[in-house]
Amino acid sequence: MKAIFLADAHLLQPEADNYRRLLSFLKNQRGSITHLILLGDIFEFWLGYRHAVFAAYVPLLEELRRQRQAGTELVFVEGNHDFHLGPYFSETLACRIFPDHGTLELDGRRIYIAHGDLVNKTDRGYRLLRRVLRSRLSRRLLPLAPVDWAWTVSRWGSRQSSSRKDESYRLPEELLVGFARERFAEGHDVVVLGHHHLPLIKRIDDKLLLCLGDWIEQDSYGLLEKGVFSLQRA
Ligand SMILES: [Mn+2]
Repeated sequence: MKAIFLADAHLLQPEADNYRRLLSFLKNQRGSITHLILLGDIFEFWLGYRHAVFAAYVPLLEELRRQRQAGTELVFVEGNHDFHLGPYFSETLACRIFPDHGTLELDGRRIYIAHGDLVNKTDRGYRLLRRVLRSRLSRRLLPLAPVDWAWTVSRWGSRQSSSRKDESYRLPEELLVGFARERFAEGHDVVVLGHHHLPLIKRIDDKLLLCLGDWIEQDSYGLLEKGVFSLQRA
């Protein structure tokens, strides 16, 4: 059993350095991992159409298909940049999708997985926006947008938010630890989160909190191998 957890690659163009690094990393791992667990914001923007995918993501989707063919189980927890994953993931890639969070049982451990955008409970505006965008109505309506139009609008939206230098996703460690303690109280042994772009591995009593960092500057990922969790850099 060898599971890899990764998040926050924010992939955009196949020519970009981090896109290439992620592809070659996955290629090197192909065939040797039992589980590839993606914790959201792998894509800078995704919307799940039935018969179309964004051209920029074909190289990654093809790699995921090969991983699947090699016998790797694919799991995806949706992020704040990539939700409504849709039929390409659920059917073509036979990927297990968790829209909000999930619990995995691996190596006798109960592992809580989430993107991490709901850790900060005081962020009411974001929570409301999230609820609207992820509603059943939005899931029906958003994929009616023409593919090129959706891509262009998303690029414009990204530029707006990056020009605000929004780092509100970086949370103090106490908040992450508090969130993890709540999940431990529910019976989980391990909590794995992305979103904060902050690599962190922290033992709390006999439990474990793992924050994955990102695949933009840090190329960090979580590894569960032979029953041991670790944080690695590619
Ligand atoms: Mn995020």
